[in-house]
Amino acid sequence: MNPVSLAIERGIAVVTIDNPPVNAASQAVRAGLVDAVRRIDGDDAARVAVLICAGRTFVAGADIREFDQPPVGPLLPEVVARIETATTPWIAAIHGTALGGGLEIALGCHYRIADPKARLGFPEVNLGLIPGAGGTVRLARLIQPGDAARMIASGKPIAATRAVELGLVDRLAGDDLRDAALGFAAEMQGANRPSPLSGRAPLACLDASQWQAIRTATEERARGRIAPVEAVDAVREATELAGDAALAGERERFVRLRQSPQSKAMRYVFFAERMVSKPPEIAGIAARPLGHIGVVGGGTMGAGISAAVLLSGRPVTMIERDRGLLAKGLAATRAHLGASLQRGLIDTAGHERILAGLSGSTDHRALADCDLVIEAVFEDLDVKLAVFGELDRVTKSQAVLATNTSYLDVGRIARAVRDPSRVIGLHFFSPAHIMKLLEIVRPETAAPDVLATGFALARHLRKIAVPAGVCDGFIANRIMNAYRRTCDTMLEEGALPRDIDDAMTRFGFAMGLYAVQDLAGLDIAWAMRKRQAESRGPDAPYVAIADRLCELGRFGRKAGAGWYLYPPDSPKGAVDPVVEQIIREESARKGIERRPITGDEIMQRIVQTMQDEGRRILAEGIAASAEAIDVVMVNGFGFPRWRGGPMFMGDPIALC
Ligand code: 3H9
Repeated sequence: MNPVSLAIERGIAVVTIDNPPVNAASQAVRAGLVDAVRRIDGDDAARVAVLICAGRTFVAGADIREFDQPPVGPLLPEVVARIETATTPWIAAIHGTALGGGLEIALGCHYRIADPKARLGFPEVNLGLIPGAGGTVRLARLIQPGDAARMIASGKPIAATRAVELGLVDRLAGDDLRDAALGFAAEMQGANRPSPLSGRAPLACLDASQWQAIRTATEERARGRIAPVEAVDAVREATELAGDAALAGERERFVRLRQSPQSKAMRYVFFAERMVSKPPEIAGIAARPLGHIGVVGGGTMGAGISAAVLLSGRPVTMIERDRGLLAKGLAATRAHLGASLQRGLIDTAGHERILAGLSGSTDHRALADCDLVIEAVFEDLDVKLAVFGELDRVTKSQAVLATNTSYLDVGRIARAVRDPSRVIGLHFFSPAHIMKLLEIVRPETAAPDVLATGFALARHLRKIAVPAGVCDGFIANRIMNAYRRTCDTMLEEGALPRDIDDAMTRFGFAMGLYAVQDLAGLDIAWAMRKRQAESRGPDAPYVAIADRLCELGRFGRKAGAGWYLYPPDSPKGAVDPVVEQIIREESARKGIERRPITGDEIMQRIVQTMQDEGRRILAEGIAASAEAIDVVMVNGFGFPRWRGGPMFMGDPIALC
């Protein structure tokens, strides 16, 4: 079926793209658009054209799947140029998301009208790319070049209202985009089409120092990604060259970046994230209802999970042991929602509606109506078994029961319930209302529709769900523990925490392992190590440095000291000679002669450990694929997306 259709009525040509799911500009769409331009220009009855999309969105970009195949014309730059130079004026009618190549098509059109809820952006940098069909050139001629550079370099879409302020969109539609676009077109009938954007001069331009400031800020934020900096350079060049030369320069950059290892890695992660969230074992299986959700525990995780669920529009009932803890948990949840309001993620009316959905109780019977209850209490098997015994008594028999444990045996917890088939693990990452990753842990007893419900919840929360089997730490924490041991060993051999953290941030992590531990707190892992002490053989290799810090009450940032010191003038942490002394003492106690360890060696050993543990996890069936491991490492632990993940890095074929 041709994804582009044309209907001409009362002087208005309506061009409709219908290419589910996201109207990507695939070869058939491109060919259809070129054909539509030809037919409209050749038809005297058509005096103005409206480009609109069927389904949930305007064109969400070029078809990324085509990037690894030989290009087949017409290419997108040519399509945009054809629209731009058409004799009939074109109006883009935008709803959903106009992204990347989609926004470039809209920039080829002569006017833009948008649904007020639409979002517009250039997410190419998230795929290691810059726009390749004139986006940098035309945007810099329509809005202030500095705004254009920041918008393209950030990769973040903007709201339609902001797009109007910037001059990117001409007007907002009312309730009905199609009607509004046809009304706009009726006004434009007979008007001459404006001159093509690419032929115009750029808007008032920045001086060299202003460009340099944008470039430097972009480089700092990019943490090793090359595309955002290339995007700034491309927009700057677009303002310094005539349109044709600028278009050629942008295309050359785009093609070069498309072949770059960074872009290949980021495209791999893009598809891996979508693939792992749809495991074949739940294909076609309907999820159970997800109306009212219960959360047991109002600590850091419980409050974050409650906020995440509330933000998805579902009511939450929180349970705590006593009134004081409940009040704290509810207050923490409200604080998260307040922050979302402040960041503009919800509006005032939405905030009030969401708050009205939050309730709390110290009596588990308040969960009687819940469709899903998520337990997020203290990480102790006996405590969790007691909670599940209680949930077994008070919840309806079809309710799904989930534990947020990060290490414990979900199968053992499931057996505390008369019907273990309704129990799964939902392992959120902290802060739970922000972090995108959700491990869905499947004990053997879990019913398929219970698993499907976990994945449905992830979709509602807009999280990336990765299925994981039961083992100590599942995928994420098991790999984290393995490389933490490697890092601790390197401390004994001669490295210092700052060496390891610096090597990791230079590699592209947002933070190093020890800075992260200080942020999260060292006490919970210490308690776990103490619990495991008995089962650890006396000869098992063990690094005691972290224990010694905890014995001094150095539990991280919240205690003012951990791996680093946190005086008021050094919120990011200062090196502490006390820690270095403890590390040296531990090396001496084991008779280890300390030696300098380079950043390269540090990263080589960390990545090697991740890969070795990843292979074991795959062999045991804990993860279904190498992609699942990479998605966990990128979204759970800040492994640089542009490197694809440890398993991708270890795959010589993927790297070609
Ligand atoms: C570009 O445009 C370059 C140009 O400047 C120059 C060219 C010369 N292509 O995410 P979802 C699939 S670069 C192909 O789950 P949502 C996706 O794989 C591109 N397929 O839905 C999934 O397939 P499946 C710039 C695509 O509602 C299905 O659609 N644009 C593409 O949560 C549903 O996706 C972007 O980077 C695509 N472009 O989110 C936008 N996009 O069902 C990338 C999606 O088989 N896309 N698919 O797993 C997105 O950000 C989100 O998909 C979107 C919808 C926000 C649109």
